[in-house]
This record gives sequence, C-alpha cells and structure tokens, in this order.
Amino acid sequence: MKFERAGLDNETLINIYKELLKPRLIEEKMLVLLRQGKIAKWFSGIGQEAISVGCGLALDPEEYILPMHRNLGVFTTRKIPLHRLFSQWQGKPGGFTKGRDRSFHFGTQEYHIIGMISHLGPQMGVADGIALGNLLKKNGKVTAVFSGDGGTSEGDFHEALNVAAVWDLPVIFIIENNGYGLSTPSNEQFRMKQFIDKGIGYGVEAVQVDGNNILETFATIKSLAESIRKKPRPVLLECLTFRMRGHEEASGTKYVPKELMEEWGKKDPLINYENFLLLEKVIDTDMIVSFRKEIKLEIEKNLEITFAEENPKVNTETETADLYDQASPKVFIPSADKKTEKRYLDAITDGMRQAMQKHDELVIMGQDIAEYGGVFKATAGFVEEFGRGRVRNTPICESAIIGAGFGLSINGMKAIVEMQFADFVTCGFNQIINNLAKSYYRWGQNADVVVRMPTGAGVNAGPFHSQSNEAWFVHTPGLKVVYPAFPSDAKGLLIASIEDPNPVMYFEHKALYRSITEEVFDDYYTTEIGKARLVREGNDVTIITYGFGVHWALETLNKNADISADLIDLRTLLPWDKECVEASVKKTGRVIILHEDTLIGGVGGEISAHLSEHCFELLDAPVIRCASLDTPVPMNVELEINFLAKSRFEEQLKKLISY
Ligand SMILES: Cc1ncc(C[n+]2csc(CCOP(=O)(O)OP(=O)(O)O)c2C)c(N)n1
Repeated sequence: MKFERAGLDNETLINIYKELLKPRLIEEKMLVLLRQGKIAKWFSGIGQEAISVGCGLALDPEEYILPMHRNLGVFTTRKIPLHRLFSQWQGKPGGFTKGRDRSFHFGTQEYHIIGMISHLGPQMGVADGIALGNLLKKNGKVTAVFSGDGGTSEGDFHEALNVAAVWDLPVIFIIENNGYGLSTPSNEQFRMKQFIDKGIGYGVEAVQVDGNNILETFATIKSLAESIRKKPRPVLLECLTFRMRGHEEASGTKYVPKELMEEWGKKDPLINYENFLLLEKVIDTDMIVSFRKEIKLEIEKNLEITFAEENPKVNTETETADLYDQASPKVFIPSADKKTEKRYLDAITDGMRQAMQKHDELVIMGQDIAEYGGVFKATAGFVEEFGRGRVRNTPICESAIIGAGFGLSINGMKAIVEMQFADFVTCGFNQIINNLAKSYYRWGQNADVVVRMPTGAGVNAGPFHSQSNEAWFVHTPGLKVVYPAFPSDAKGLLIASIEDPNPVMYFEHKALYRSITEEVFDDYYTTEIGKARLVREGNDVTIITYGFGVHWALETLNKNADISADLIDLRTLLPWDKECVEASVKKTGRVIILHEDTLIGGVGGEISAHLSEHCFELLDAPVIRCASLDTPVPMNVELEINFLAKSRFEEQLKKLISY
C-alpha cells in the first residue's frame, strides 16, 4: 500500500492515526461485551475504517453525512462523546433514541449525522433532499451518503443518483465495495466489473480509491468536496475494501474463501498506516502504546457512565405523545370576510400558492408540475411566480423524491410532494412508512412533508388510476391523514397540513376537482386537523363518511326528505374525531359508515370497532359499513358503478333505519 503524505505535517498524520485507531479499539471492546451478553448485536467495520474516518475528517463539521451500519468512524471523528454511543447501543436514555431504536439507527442534528434505517437504499434519496436544501440556500455545502455494494441493487440507488445528476446536487455517493452482501458475493449481486462504470450511465463523475488507504480516502474526499462546493454536482466514489468479519457477529464468515481473508488481511488499513508512520519516523512504538492506552482509558471511563445509567422509565403517555412533533400548530383565522366562489381544485391551488408566498423555504416537487402545471393543473402558473428552484419537475421516481422531501425538512425546509395519481405512491411507500412516519418517534426529527394524493374512482380509469388507498396510511403511526370533501376545507386543511411540522398525507378526490364549488375565503387560513364537520343535523341515524362519500350521502338525503340524519364528514382520518362521532351516536343510536374504499381493512372497520367497544350501550342497531366491493377498481362504467359503495348506500341506510 502506497501512502502519499501530500504535504501533511506530522501532527496531522498523527491525528489521522488516532482517529483511525479509535473505532478499531471501540470495536474490539464491543466484541468482548457482545460475548458477555452486554450488547445485543454488532455490525463490524473492522478493516473498513479508513473510509468512514477519511470522510469524517474531510468534510466540515456542519456538512451532513449519512452513514450506514459499518461506519463507526463517522461518529467518532465527529466527536460524539463515547458514552452517548454506548448508551445508544444499550438502549439507555443517554443515547439518541430514548431506547427506541438500536445500533446506528439514529440521527443527530448536533453532529450533522443522519443515521440509516434498516432498509438499505432510502438514505440516498434523503441525501438528495439535504443537498437540494444546500443548493437552494446557496451555502456551498457538500453532503456525503454511504451505501454498501449490495445496497446499490435497490431501486433507491438508481433513483437517487439519477435525481442528483439531473438536478446537479452536491452529493458524494460513497460506495463501500467490500465483496459481500451478507453471504452473497459480488458476482451474484451485479455484473459490471466495478462501480465507477456506473457513473457514465447516470452522467456523473465516478472515482475509485483504495478504501483501505486512509491518506487516499481522506485526500480524495477532501479534494472532491472542495471542488463540489465550488461547482455543485454529484460524484460517485467507489472505495475498494473488504468485510473482515461476519455480516453481524452471529453470522460468521464460513462462506468467505480463506485466501481472500488472507489477501485482505495484509491490506489492513490501520496496520499499514501504522507501519508507514513508523517507517517515516512520525511515530515510534512507545507512542503507539501510549495512544492505545489513552483511547482505552477513554472507552472505559465512558462505559462506566453508560453502565451506571438506568434503563428508560416506561411511560405510555410519553410513548404516544412522542409520535408527533407537538409544537402547537399555527392557527390562521381569515382576517377579512372576502370570499370567492371556487372549485375544489382551485381552492387547493389557492392554498398552495399562498403557502408558497408565505414560506420561502417551501418547495413543491412532482412529475410534470412545472411549466406543464401538473396533470390536473394544480400548479399551473407556479413556475412563473416562484421559479424552477422551488417548483420542481421530477424524474419519475417517487421514492427518491419523497426521500428528498424528508431531506429538505432535515435541512430546515418544507416540502410538498405531488403524486401524479395516489396509486403511484406504492413506489414511494418505504420512504413514507419507514422514514417520514417513524423519524420523530425514533430520534426527534420531524418530517415537514405534505404528500398530495389525487385519489379516487368515478372517472372510468381502471385499477391503477382510481384506488382509494388511505387505509394503508391510517394504519401507520406517525402520519396524519386528511381528506377534504369541500373546497373551503380543501384550502384550510391543505394550509394546516403545510403549517404542521409532521408528515401529512393529503387526499384530494379527482372527481371533485371540477365538479363542486363553494365560497372560499380569499385569505390565508387553516382548518384544524383532527376535527370532523357536521354537514347535516338529524335525529334518527348517524352517517359517518368522508371524501366523495359526503356527496353521495347528501344526494341520498336530498332524495329522501323523510330521513333525519346527522351527516358527519370526518375530514381527517388520522387522528379521527372520536368526540364528534360519539356525541352523534349518543343522540341517534344508529350508525352507518360510508366510504369509497373497499370494505376489508378499511377505515370503517376501525370506527365500527371503536363504537362497539366504547358506545355499545348507546346503539340500537349494529354498526353498518357501506364500502366498495373487495375487488380492484374496474374500468367499464357499469362495472365501476356496481363496484362503488354508492350503488348500495341508499338500500343499506334504509335497512338500518328500519332495523
Ligand atoms: C431493503 C433491505 N433488504 C434486505 C435487508 C437485509 N440486509 C441487511 S444488510 C444486508 C447486506 C448489505 O450488503 P451491502 O450493502 O453490501 O453492505 P455491507 O453489509 O456489505 O456493508 C442485507 C441483505 C435490508 N436491511 N434492507
């Protein structure tokens, strides 16, 4: 291994040595603790430290790094007190997740480290968002994100690189090419010879380094960062290295040929660098002994702090309260009475436009949303008013873009992501369920992202452009789910969602866009999330519904003047307004829940279960659910009418009343 001093003085070389030594010694200690059953799991980075340490030393402390499971060196070079890391690994309160997540699964704004989730891949889209924030702020900062070679087979790698290329995002994608993904060798993971060959496919620069050579990784990342700060762009950096221990300690290395281990054993980054420094007479053996002693003492002292710490106190209230950033939601009451007749779509556009005027840090991203104005024209004229920086046409990659929304939020900005159709959210599911929804609970990072979901049937568009998929998200703790039925609520709830620091799934029914109008305040205002609206008042039955269901119910009630019903528009599905529903049930004793979504596992099941559990004595009849058929949404008009809950609603309502 050839080391180039590249003008570094002895003090710097020694500092680099100590930084390289520290994670090695910590790991050696952790392996002992693992055998003693004092920590549960360990993903070893032994033999790969030069990459994490090189990166940690090369970037400025305020530049974000998104490491993976073998990158202890990133955490140590950022000078996180060791007892905090130890407490994190032992689930103690002194860690970063209040004992809620394990190992390296945490982030910290204080140290500008955004840790991984278990899922390989999504961190790369998040890095794009952080970098986009830096680009828009023009602050000249670089972001570095790690992936293993195995993780690059995930679509997220492709999406994130592609977005970074198209948007010239200042990101260094560091690929640790260490030969194996768990037990599967590289030749079963991909066919190209080397990762730098991928650069050309994405139109990005690609650089390869010996990942075991600390001076090479450090110097390369440093010079790349300097160049990217001046000329923002993504670079793919392939670091050749090897995984010297098992995927995690329990899984061993039996499947790795002995010769490979021997070959790479000779390339150990620490030993080689140490030998170089000895040869150059920068250090001597006494110094090595003393450095080791010093670091070991630091480890022992910090371990004592962690061991002395109590386990977290269990408190269910805190657990549920920490699901959301509880910062009191900003409430805006319209200061003028002036109202204008608006269609549902125009109300959405109006709300978005005013939010964009109010928040310079708000960015809208989606397919075809710039000059084209979006397929439904919700953002028509926006690019002219706010510019292409904040109104962004995206490549067709839902996962990277939702991830980028989260990255923007991490970087102090706000995001609206438009799904072209709600159906396509399946391609961005992971980011919503595992990143947006869980990060606040895990490590206190809010996701200030609104995902707009043009949803619903009635437009003869078939199984992939008509689905109602709100129930998927209602089942996910950490999200909020809103679904307005009227233009005034569409504007007020959208603004409330944008003002809310938490992730909000905002459902907007396509068939309502141009079919209904209402007087809507011209001013900027919020409609409270979590509050239902009593649309009609009556005494005999309670109809609970939302979205298009509200209009079906109104049509039915208008046709049957003899039916006296409370009609509740839930408006928010998570959290839903139990108080409003219970008050109505108390009065009527009969409930029908109507929704366009299919029956099994729909929102109606949850409400029905709640009522049977908490309002049983108030009920004079079973709670009825009227939903669409449990099939995909068919295209043909007749078939679609038959599919939709509307076709059975009147009959079921009357049956309930005469029960
Ligand atoms: C989406 C996803 N699929 C599968 C896994 C299980 N898994 C965890 S690590 C790993 C291997 C990762 O290999 P690589 O990206 O090369 O990183 P390395 O562990 O070699 O550093 C696998 C399959 C996962 N965490 N996420």
